[in-house]
Amino acid sequence: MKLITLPPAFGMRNVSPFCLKVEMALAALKLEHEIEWEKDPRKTPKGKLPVLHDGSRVIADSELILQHLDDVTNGGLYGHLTAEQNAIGTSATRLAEEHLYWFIVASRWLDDDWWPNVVSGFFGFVPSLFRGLAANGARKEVAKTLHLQGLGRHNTDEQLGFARRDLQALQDLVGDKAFLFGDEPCIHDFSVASLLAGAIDNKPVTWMTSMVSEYPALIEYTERVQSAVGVWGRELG
Ligand SMILES: N[C@@H](CCC(=O)N[C@@H](CS)C(=O)NCC(=O)O)C(=O)O
Repeated sequence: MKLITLPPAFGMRNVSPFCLKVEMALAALKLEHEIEWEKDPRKTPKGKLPVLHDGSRVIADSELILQHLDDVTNGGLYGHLTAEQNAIGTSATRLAEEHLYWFIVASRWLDDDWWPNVVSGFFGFVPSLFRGLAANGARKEVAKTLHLQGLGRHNTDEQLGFARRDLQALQDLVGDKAFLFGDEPCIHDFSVASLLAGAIDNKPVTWMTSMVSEYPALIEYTERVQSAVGVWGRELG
């Protein structure tokens, strides 16, 4: 199998939570794979990463990839969990990936002070003459997407409130457990922890990094999941 991911950026070996989640799943299932970097997601079937090549099959989208991995391992990802655990896990994943994720995006793309990091980290491959143009065009698209999604219509204080409630919900869900369900991390832990890893470890820190630092139990949980599966989002020094 070959997993196509974004190249390293911002001190992250794997800067995309969706790509990191799949990497964790492949490692947990002990499926041999190689990783290839694609700098320009527009070149992929759905204009986003990750993409998995499994023989002649090309699967775009992390959730579809996970479904495929579950199928080829006879339920290796979801099969050992109860219906209720999968329901709670899917809900937490949606919270992380479809809501909290957008604050990570906003904290990188829409913060004027942080913006130069995005230009060098994501657009370094564009010839310098066109780099500013390409980056600013993409930034406008991100702002438009956040507006359509809805979160972009709120002021900063309101956005901080939404993000805090997401983080509190995840921290309360983990509670004093090692992982969401039992003594071993499962696919839903990979989804939540890979998302948090991007907020915790990107360098330099964003306003999201500062906010997550108010939730030390979540930081410990994220570290525990990465350590248990042996796959970290950040560059290991
Ligand atoms: N629902 C998709 C989301 C993937 C996604 O948003 N990937 C980002 C990187 S973290 C991407 O490729 N963005 C490029 C773009 O939106 O142009 C999945 O689960 O695979």
